[in-house]
Amino acid sequence: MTDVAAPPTTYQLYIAGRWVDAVDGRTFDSVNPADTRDVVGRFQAGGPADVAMATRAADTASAAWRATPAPKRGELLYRFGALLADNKERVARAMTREMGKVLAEARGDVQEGIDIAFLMAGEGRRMFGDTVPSELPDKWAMSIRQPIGVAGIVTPWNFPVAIPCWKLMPALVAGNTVVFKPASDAPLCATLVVELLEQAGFPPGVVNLVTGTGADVGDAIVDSPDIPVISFTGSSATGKAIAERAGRRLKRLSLELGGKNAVVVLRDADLDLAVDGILWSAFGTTGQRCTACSRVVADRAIAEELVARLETRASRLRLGSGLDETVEVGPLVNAAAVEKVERYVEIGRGEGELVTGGATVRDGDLAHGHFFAPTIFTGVEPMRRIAQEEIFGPVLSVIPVDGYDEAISAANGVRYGLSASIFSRDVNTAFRAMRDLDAGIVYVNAGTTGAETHLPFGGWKETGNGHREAGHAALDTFTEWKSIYVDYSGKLQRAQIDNQ
Ligand code: UN1
Repeated sequence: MTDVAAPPTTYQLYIAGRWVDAVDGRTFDSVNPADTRDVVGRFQAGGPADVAMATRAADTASAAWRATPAPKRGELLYRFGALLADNKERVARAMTREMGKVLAEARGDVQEGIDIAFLMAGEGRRMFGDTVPSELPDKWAMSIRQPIGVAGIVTPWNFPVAIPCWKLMPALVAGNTVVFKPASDAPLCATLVVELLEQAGFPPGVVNLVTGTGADVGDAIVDSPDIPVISFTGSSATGKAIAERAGRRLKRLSLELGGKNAVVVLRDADLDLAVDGILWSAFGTTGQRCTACSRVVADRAIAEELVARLETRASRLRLGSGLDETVEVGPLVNAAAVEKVERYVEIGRGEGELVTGGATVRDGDLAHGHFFAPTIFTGVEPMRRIAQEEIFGPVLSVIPVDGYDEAISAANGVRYGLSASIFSRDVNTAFRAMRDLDAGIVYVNAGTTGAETHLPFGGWKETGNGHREAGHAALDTFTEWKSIYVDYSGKLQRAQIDNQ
């Protein structure tokens, strides 16, 4: 165990290329959710004055950064990606200690950051616009992307390296400067990312880090007249509040919010494969992914057998500190998360049959952590609260249905639409489901998690507001389009009139 008596390291804000304390000198601690006696670090509780300084720094750096050729900006992203790769193990271990996900998944999280850094570095030499024929002779028509200005980046704790990188990399390669506010449950991961950005050689003011609460730092970013674009990942409630405030200023806003992702298992499915996919996507990251599977929509013909197999496997999953490589399920992130899961399990007891789990785990070494047993309810009707509301924990509802049509309508019958999956051996059924599932990401014969960085990531309905992260779609959030016409005919040519 870590020496509990040692004072925690104090970390600072990063503004205009300097590490500084928050103006009013307040701090907060980040603690290990697997053992809350272990303080991971002490961080600055920033506020509006710090955001104002960071915004000024970003604004000042903007002119030179947008004038830097995009391939040169891309080279810095490459350098950052390489540094992150060199530091993968160190950053992954810090992540597990800070927010609890097991080490293998923490390494995957860092890898996702490396992947998007390299992908977006390449955008420095692409960043395609269109060059198209004009309807008039001797006239040139094309479109280019240009940076928007200062981007406000507000990120969650559950992918504390990957998600910041999903936002930072496209923002930066496109020529924006950044004010970055990470979640208060994962400020160390954010600090490590920013340290590596500094080492990579991003000029002072291009990236600024302000830690602190949503009320103190997040709101100041959202309300700042000098931050015209915001990218946020988090809860739907916070996303809606941000949308209202940002809407008043007509800001560009990309939201990636909740999910209630379903795995559909039809009667012709490979059940062993389905069980593997469901367990991984329901209980991996302790269910704390936007993409986590929280509903299994199972054909009644195989539902009982499926639930029996899930129960056997789920009840054997090994809980503990993610730093122990034999552990399969880490803790929930904090006490509030445990309370929320407990509340939903209580609701679930009146809505379905508890198959396994359903309680916190405090045995032995786990006594000081936020552990909750992988939990399965079955016999849940599709409109019940545990089948409708995002729990963000290791709680799975099995919803029995009769046949394909009922399965699709249950899968689609929620207000979210991030990811969805179907297990079937019939290629025709699989193609129908690819068409019929209302979700931004669809998997066939795999669980609901595991999106790769070179395809668009995001959801339909209340999962977002129509924007996408990752893939080249990510550039849409952080660029303005400019359409350019060059008339080299030497005379007045009127579009829509002179060519009729
Ligand atoms: C998230 O939970 O917000 O597809 C991101 C996945 C990961 C990203 C999840 N690549 O599960």
